[in-house]
Amino acid sequence: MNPETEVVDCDVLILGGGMAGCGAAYEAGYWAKNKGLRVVLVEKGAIERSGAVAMGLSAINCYMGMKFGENQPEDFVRYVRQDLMGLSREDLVYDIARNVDSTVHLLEEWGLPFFKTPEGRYKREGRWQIMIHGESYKPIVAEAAKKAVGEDNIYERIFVSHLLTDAKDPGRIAGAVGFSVREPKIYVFKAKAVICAAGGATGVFRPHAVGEGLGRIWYAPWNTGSVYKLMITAGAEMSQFEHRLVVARFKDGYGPVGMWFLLFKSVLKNAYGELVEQKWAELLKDWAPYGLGKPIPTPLRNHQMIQDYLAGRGPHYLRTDEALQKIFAEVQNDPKKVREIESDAWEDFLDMTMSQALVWASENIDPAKTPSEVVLTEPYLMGSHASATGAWVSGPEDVAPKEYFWGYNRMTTVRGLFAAGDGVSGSAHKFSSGSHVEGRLAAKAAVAYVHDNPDTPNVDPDRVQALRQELWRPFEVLEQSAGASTKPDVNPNYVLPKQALLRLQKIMDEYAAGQGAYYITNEPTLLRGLELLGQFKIDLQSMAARDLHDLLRCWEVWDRVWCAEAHMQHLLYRQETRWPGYYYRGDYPHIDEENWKCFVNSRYDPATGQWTMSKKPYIQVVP
Ligand code: SFD
Ligand code: AMP
Repeated sequence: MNPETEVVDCDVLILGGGMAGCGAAYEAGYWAKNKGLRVVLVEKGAIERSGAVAMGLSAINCYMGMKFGENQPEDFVRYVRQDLMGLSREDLVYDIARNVDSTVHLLEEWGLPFFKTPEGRYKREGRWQIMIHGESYKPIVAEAAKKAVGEDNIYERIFVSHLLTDAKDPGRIAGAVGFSVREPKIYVFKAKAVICAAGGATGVFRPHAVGEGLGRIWYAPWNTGSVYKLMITAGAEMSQFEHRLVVARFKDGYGPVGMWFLLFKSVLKNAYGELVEQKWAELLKDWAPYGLGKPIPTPLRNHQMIQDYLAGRGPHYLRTDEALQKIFAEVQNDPKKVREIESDAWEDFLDMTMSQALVWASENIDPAKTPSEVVLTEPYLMGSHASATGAWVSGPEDVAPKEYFWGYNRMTTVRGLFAAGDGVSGSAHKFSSGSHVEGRLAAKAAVAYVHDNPDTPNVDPDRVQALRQELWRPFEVLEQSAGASTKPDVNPNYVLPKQALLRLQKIMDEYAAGQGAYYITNEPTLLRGLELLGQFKIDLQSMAARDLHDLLRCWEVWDRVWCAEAHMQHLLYRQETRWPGYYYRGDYPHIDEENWKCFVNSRYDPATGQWTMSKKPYIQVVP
């Protein structure tokens, strides 16, 4: 296949049409219209059903409710600080909090159905979470994005693989390169500003479900860490890349637990009927001051569960049966009300994680009568849930301390390159609504940047030609090696992308504190893991593709490999265990406020291939 090339010129380029990307399109469309600028969005799938919200969601987990006097942005910053064991970019978190309600109100205006109280307020699941009938959440968000920039400016089914920096100034962005997943075609996008919003990273670690269940994980399997790989390889500084997410989920279906804990007040018990939180309460003192605060941080809840498991008290069960029976009793077992409660319980999954409803149905589980097993997931790298992996970005000018501000909100350390959603570090708990609003904030700043820097960047044609060859290399490898074996999936001269993926997941599980290693690692283990990863990268030069689908998978493997390397470099650098339950450094098993209450940043230098690690100060913004 000899690919044709299409060149697309624009002013603002948005990579990824998920929550942050659609938010960016909505906002950029508005500001760009007056200035006569062209905004283009590129997406690997179809934005109507792409990204983490493709299947829908049953809650919006970030809403202040300021107009009802429910919460103030400062309250949210304190909550995030506590859950993240002290380390957050409070300027970024505050910025999300003060703006997020406006996005939620827009969602309602666009037609998203919300659960309401008899007084007409959004029904709360928890202090920050509100309930939605969210099966069609993504089509609603996508429609607004399309209207804002025009359908002709949405390029779908194109996998963006590399960023382009200015030929004369590598510290400045110039565009991106990608390929169609439907036809042999390479795209070169030239832009003055780029917003990177291509989602978090799944599949870096070996999941619980392997073999026939491979791909059944909690976070979106099609989010392969592009957002990080694109920015890392362009030389942008990354932060908190050691801070992965591990969450409790219903076993095998990966159904989220938030609604069950917060709304239905279910509790987690071990197989012997002991309350895990109560039994291991003493452990929290070792993680003061955060262990003594409320709510118990997510990693510490995990830590209690891991200790109970290691004490041989599993399996663990969420007592959905006890919780629902109690609620039924409160409504005097009124059949109509019982039916409504049951229907909310099932809708929680039917809107968001159908597989969980299927597991219940196939295992004869009626949550009102039978408790359900809960386990901790494999680690994910993402910046929007109870985790903060991503790029180191400038904060908003009115709030950010000078150490966190370099001109444009959400701009990375590469000029003209902005990030949003899972791509931004240090501002956890933004979830779907916060990611959308962060896309909007980044877009407004990107338009301002283009206004201030109107000259067109230089794209190096030699670099584009080299990328063309690199992108298509897996086809060449296949062609050169065909005939060396009788079965195409076993060949001494190449590795297929699925085989490569499994090998990566094995390395990460065993050496980088995966679930199979009970989330434990140490310096010698990480050094060995990096050595194996180095050898693996050499073998990856022989990755082969049989068709365009394989080609996509090959480049997704590269995304994950870059994430894996950055993650291990960060795990190695931070000599402490700050987030037990996410991971443990066996050689530094304690929290160390004196030396490590700081951010860990990294920069990969594309010119030399070297990583540089550094500490960045934590600055408290909200008292
Ligand atoms: O409870 C390329 N999330 C929840 N958020 C909530 O507000 N409420 C919930 O109930 C949530 N739950 C939940 C959630 C996610 C999932 C999967 C489940 C349950 C089962 C989290 C949010 O969804 C999440 O925070 C945001 O979506 C993050 O936004 P963003 O924009 O950073 O990521 P995205 O929406 O996945 O979009 C990324 C887009 O990029 C595309 N893409 N395009 C081109 N080239 C490439 N190389 C690309 N790589 C990726 C993707 O296709 C996608 O469109 S609960 O469990 O937490
Ligand atoms: P989840 O369904 O686990 O993704 O969680 C949805 C929301 O509920 C997130 O804001 C979580 O931080 C929060 N959450 C989940 N479980 C608990 C818990 N046991 N205590 C406090 N907050 C929780």
